[in-house]
Amino acid sequence: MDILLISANRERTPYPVFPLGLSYLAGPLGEKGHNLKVLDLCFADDPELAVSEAIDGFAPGVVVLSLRNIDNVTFPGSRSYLPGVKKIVDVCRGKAPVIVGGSGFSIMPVEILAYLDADYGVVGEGEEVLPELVSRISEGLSADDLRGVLVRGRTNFLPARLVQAIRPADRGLFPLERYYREGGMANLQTKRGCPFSCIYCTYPILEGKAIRVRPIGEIIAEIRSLVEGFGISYIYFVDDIFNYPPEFAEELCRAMIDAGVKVNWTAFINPAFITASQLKLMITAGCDAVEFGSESGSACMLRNLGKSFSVDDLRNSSRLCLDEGADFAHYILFGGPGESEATIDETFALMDELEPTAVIAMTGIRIFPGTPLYHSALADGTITAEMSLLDPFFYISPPIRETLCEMVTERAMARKNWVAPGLEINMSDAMLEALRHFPVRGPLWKLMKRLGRSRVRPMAAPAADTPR
Ligand code: B12
Ligand code: SF4
Repeated sequence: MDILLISANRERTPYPVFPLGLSYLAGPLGEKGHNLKVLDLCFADDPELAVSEAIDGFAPGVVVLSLRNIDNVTFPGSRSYLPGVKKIVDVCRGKAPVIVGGSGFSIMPVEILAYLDADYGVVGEGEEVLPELVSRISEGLSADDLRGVLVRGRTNFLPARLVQAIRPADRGLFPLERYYREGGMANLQTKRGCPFSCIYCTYPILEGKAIRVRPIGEIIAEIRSLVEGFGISYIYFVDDIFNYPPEFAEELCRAMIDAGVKVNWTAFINPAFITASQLKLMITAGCDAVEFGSESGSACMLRNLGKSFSVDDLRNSSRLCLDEGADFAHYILFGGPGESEATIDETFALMDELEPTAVIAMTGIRIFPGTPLYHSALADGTITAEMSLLDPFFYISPPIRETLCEMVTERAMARKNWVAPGLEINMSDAMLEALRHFPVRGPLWKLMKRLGRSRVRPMAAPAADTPR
């Protein structure tokens, strides 16, 4: 069958991100003998026209639509991508059945399928179930009994099954060079799953709580193909936590060193598991920057957010980065349950002490169904079961709901290394667009070292798709 694979993601902030999820589906579909064409809408001037032309020219039997993000999870300045995606589904309607999937879709599948009015939705990983669904469609058979598959008009589906063997991505049909040129990084996944339970986080829901690692040999071969086949010199490992389990991360680093692949890379790491020897190994294997999902510098808030590490872990891991000369960034999430001016001050004080290259702060926590935060917000009346969370709703601790942004702005503006995307402090769409003209490799926050005073600009109108 002729299959059109559409990547719907048009977000270019903080940089255009290669559609890794969709590239994982190309291999299994190709192996079944399907004829594939990719339409990546990230760089399309007129996405609806591009879809319409592709449908008319290629006449696919099925459209596979990947929905990575549904909104930018940023407060203030929240913007939803769903109206833009709906227009794309509308263009396809009546011409080919549309199957929607992806991490954004899987967070609220029933609501999104109904909103988009698409034919099928697939919850979770697509490698195994998608080829089966396509074959059912081509034979005119029912798909009701396929796990993770949601059929238009229905609100129930069998729970998705996790893929057992994660195979390499197939990037051949995708515009990797453009992403690399404009985003400065390629991406790669070494495992799936997260066993931790941070109260706001969807990752364990999306990838499962059990960790499934890939064979090291296949990862090395994939890195080699990126470096030697596509000329990539910088990789972002998209794993939820790169350095957990520590033994696997260390074995992978040793294998990268032994293979002699010349590539730099960055990843999210958990401060509780980093040791001096692990960081040295990572650096020898090419790592030049690490990101910590710290979320707070207050012991009380780390507990409230369900984090698996302590303030001392943040101190020790930051010290190791400074000692080893690795750039590092702490991501902060202000406004969780129990946040107050005192805990905000604790976080600023700790960040001052740790001297990270950059601190990236978000204000307000997007509530996603199925998370512990969702259940507690329901219980305390912050949200109701009837509310549609397709309209982004951000939890902000009630006593500081009105003052959070002001408090964070004032403090972040007084510091050179703070970035607050929602408050447009040291980051705006215009600034990122300008930076993209420089051949930056690796995360943009590494440039903080070269920036002068903190800057803020007046709130701009939403730049990507219009908000709902
Ligand atoms: C790594 C990551 C990042 C990195 C990306 C770095 C890079 N160079 O790749 C960074 C930090 C830059 C980032 C940024 C953002 N991210 Co992010 N990110 C992730 C993360 C952890 C992994 C994504 C990934 O690559 N997974 C690996 C691939 C293989 O999996 P996948 O895409 O899910 O695809 C599989 C399935 O979904 C499915 N599938 C995919 N498409 C389709 C289609 C069909 C038809 C089918 C059947 C199946 C299917 O099959 C695939 C293979 O199994 C996810 C959370 C998570 N654990 O999933 C969030 C996540 C995708 N990000 C999210 C968001 C919101 C963002 C930002 C908008 C945040 C912001 N304001 O900056 C930006 C957007 C950037 C952009 N330009 O698009 C959200 C999206 C959901 C939502 N609320 O909209 C997620 C889910 C996290 C969350 N909050 O829940 N992100
Ligand atoms: S924030 Fe990180 S450690 Fe916590 S549940 Fe999510 S992925 Fe796991």
